[in-house]
Amino acid sequence: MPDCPVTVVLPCLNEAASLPGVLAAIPDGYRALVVDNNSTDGTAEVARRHGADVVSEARPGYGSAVHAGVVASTTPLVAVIDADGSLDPRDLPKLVDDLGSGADMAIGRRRAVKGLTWPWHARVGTAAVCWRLRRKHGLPVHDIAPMRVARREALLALGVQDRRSGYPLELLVRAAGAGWRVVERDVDYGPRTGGKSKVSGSLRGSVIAAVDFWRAIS
Ligand SMILES: Nc1nc2c(ncn2[C@@H]2O[C@H](COP(=O)(O)OP(=O)(O)O)[C@@H](O)[C@H]2O)c(=O)[nH]1
Ligand SMILES: [Mg+2]
Repeated sequence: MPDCPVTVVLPCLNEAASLPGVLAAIPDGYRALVVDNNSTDGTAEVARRHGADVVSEARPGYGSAVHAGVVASTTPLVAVIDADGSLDPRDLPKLVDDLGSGADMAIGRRRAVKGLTWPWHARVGTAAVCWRLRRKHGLPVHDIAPMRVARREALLALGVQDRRSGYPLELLVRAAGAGWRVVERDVDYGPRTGGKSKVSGSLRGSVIAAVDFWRAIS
């Protein structure tokens, strides 16, 4: 795909069950790049079998996987989306269009579809963090950029350092500091389609994420 404009980076820790459905929904002409973070469930093989490119990142952490994927991308635009089936890659072209209309970064705001159980601690944490992002950093956001599209070179130039779950928040803070125009739009958010939650599905995961989040935005 020499003229492909968009790489879709999919950070993965044991997502073999949901990956096939996610990869099938990647828009035509986009290139899927799975970043496998020491999965033990055959994630890398499943990804290759379903047409994705795969890079391995040994250093654990969501941010570590995302950063490796952005570095390995070769297209002008880079999208990042979860690989658990909770977000729909078919929402990506709208975000890509926003970049064409002057945005420096387009991000999704999760809107629960019917039947989703969204833990209260995750909702409260997100709301608190976004309040701070609006008040202190002047960003017009209501979610923590779970899905996003930006220009690869500009993204790397921001120099995000966090390699765990604070990555998207540090990215938002740095984007605000650099004067980026950030556009947020609603995207569907459903239950994961297989596998286990690593973050907000447990109180423990949420507390660890909350510590990372607070470090990134305070
Ligand atoms: N590479 C990598 N991916 C991770 C890690 N933790 C979470 N992810 C991925 O990040 C995405 C979101 O994680 P998830 O478990 O769904 O978190 P939740 O939505 O809060 O339950 C999924 O695609 C995970 O596979 C990690 O340590 N390394
Ligand atoms: Mg999830």
